[in-house]
Parts: sequence; structure tokens; C-alpha cells
Amino acid sequence: MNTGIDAGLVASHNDKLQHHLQNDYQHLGEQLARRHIDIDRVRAQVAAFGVAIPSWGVGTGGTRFARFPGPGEPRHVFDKLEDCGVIHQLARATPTVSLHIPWDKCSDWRELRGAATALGLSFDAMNSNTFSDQKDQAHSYKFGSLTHTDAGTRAQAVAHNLECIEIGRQLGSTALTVWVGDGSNFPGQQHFRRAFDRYLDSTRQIYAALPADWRMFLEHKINEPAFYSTVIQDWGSSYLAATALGPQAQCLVDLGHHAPNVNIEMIVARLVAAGKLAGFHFNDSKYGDDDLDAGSVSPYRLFLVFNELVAAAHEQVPGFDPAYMLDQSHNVTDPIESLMTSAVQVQRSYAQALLVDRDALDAAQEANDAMTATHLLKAAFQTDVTPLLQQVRRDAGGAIDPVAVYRASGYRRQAAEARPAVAGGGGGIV
Ligand code: AFD
Ligand code: MN
Ligand code: MN
Repeated sequence: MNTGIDAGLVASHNDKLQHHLQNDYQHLGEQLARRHIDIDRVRAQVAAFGVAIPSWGVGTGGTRFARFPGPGEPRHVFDKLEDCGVIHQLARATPTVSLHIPWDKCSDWRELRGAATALGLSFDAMNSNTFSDQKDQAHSYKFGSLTHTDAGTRAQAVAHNLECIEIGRQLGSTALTVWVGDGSNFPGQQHFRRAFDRYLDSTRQIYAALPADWRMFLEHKINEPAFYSTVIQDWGSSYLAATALGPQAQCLVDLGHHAPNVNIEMIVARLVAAGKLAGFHFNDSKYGDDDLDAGSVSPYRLFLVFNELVAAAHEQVPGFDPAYMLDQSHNVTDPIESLMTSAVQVQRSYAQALLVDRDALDAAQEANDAMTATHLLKAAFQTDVTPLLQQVRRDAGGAIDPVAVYRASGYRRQAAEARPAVAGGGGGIV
């Protein structure tokens, strides 16, 4: 088993950058102090922040047209964990991994849990897959899964989710994320109300099997693979379902799963207020569910989402405890580089949101002073928190410049030697 990046290499890179970091950090500290912000307090909050890696993200993704795998693609879940270990070793922001079943099936879950522990990793939400057919599956999901018109198909999809819970229990996970591709491609194809009722009936059976300390995350998506309608199309449908199921069911927000131009940060605020925000799948998009790297296109939007989250924590909204995960498809980059960069970007948005002067914002809102209010957000967003993030990584034994160390390590080349190319590999276009 690959043991990650040589610690000596990390240290020698850090040593070269240490002097600059010290100066930059001190300068940022002075700037923040002028704004009555204690940089070390922010540093402690950022250090406690983590975002989960989706196991499928470490393989090259692909589009409906083609997949162009890179060298050293992970062959199975143990390889994926190794890559996640490297991401966490260098960027120190991703202590957990989210598995997708059956893509990540293995013969010994105890061994897998041990491998994760050895890498300093644990398991986040389990993801079920009833959007594609597996070999030897009795019933096809071509026309749906949890909402299929056929009871046998629904029962099979329910059973699969129960299996995911069981695997998750063995791995120490405490959440199940359910996203279904169910929907329709033609007006008239599906009876909307009956399909939703079938969804409730199926998910109730899954909900009933949840351990007491587990949560069920319902993930909505406006379209794709169904292109006319989807059963859990928007946060409203998701909220209705989560409410019908009970307190352990909440709504997961994937940033790419909305109508164009929809105000995602406001959806977040609504779900927070309703006690129904499960958490996030972070990514970015220009046109649809593009699964681009978080913050690569619209970093301000990501910041505005975090602004809502930090406000909720600041105001101590009861039960507020969102789960953070990346959900991206890497087509033209080394997935390890993308995931490190994206995790740091998410961490950056969080750090920036922590800099918002909440009292001043409250006052500006009360006074209907739109210009001051928006300046307060911009002041936080436009603060370059890079030295703070670097310092947090350094404190935790990571790399000041993770991508540079990763490139210098030759990890990908070694992986390519150790892992003969495989076909497929579990990437997804969805
Ligand atoms: C889907 C959803 C969901 C799912 C993933 C599979 O975002 O999270 O697990 O893609 O690749 O679009
Ligand atoms: Mn998702
Ligand atoms: Mn998606």
C-alpha cells in the first residue's frame, strides 16, 4: 500500500515558503485587527472545518460523449482511499470520504475501515445508486427506482438502500444520501402525484431502517437523466418529502442541481430556518449540473452560501449541523489536484464568511442601508485569506502549497506504475 507523500518533501517545501508565510500572516493579522477581528480566532475556526471527498471524484469523470482517463486511475475503493489520503495529507481539509455503493463495494468492510483509519480518514455519508443497472440485477431502473410503477422494482431499490445503511454502519458512517434519477422524458409519461406518493412510500421504508443516530439526506435535482420532469425536482419537493418522513430526514443542496440563476443562498436560508438543511454537495457550474470545481466559476456565490451558514451558526439556530461534501467531475485535470484546490476553495469561502461584521450588517439591514450592507459582504469576500489558509495547513502538518508538493512528489507517476489501466472505473456523468 502506498503510504502517501514523503514527509521530508513536505517539510522542505514548507521551509522554503515559511519566511514569506510569516510576513504575509502577520500583515493579514494587522489588517484584520484594524477591523476588530482576531486572526487566531478565525484560524481556530477554519482549522476545525472539513469537507468530505466523494470517492468517485478521485477517478476521471467524463461526459455523455467520452471519458479520457488519466494515468494511475484508482482501480477500486482501496486505491481511492489512498488518493483521498494524499489529498488530506497535503491540504488538511478533507478528513472524511463519502462512498458510493455499489461502485465502492469490497469483500471486507472491516479491512476498509482499518485502511481509512491508517490514513487518518473516516467515512461520511453513504450514497446509494439506483440510477443505473448493475450486472445480474433482477429489475431494471430504466423507468425509475424508488418511484417505479412496478412494486418489485421499488422493493429492489429499497433493499439496496437498506444494504447501504448496513455497510455504512460497519464503516462508522451516520448518514445516507438518496438521489434518484427517477422522472420522465415526455409530458404525460408520468402521473406526477402518484410518482411522488410512491417515492414517499419507498423512502418511508428506508427511513424506518435508519439507526437512531443516522440522518437521511434527500438530494433533489431539476433534470438529467430525466429531461422533462424529475420526481424530486427542487427544494420544495425535497422539503415536502423530508417533512413527511420525519426529523431524521433533511434536504441536501447540490449547487449544480437548480434552475439557472436560482438564488441558492436563499434556498439555504429557508432550509436552515425550517431545520431541514442536511448539507451540501459543492461544485460549480455555468450551464447546468456541470460538476466543475467548487468556486472555479462563481466564487462569490459560494461565499454567499457560506455567509448564510456562518450567520446561522452565529445566531445559534437550533439543530444547525450541515454536512459538507464535494461532488465534482474532473475531466481535464488530475482529480487529486482538483480536489485539493476545491477543498481549499470551500475552506476559503468559509473563512471569508467568518470575516463579515455581523453586528454592522444587522444594523445596515435594520436601517435599510443597502449600500453599507453590500459593502460589508464585499469587504469580507475581497479579503485575501490565503496566508490564513496556508497557516492552518502548516499547523496541521500539511503543505503550504499542496499542488506544488504533489507535483514534486511524483505520486501520480508511481500510481501509474502500481495501477495498470482499467476500463470504466466508476466515474459518472451525472
Ligand atoms: C448526481 C448527484 C448525486 C450522485 C452523483 C453520482 O449529484 O450526488 O450521487 O451525481 O455521480 O448528479
Ligand atoms: Mn450531488
Ligand atoms: Mn449532480
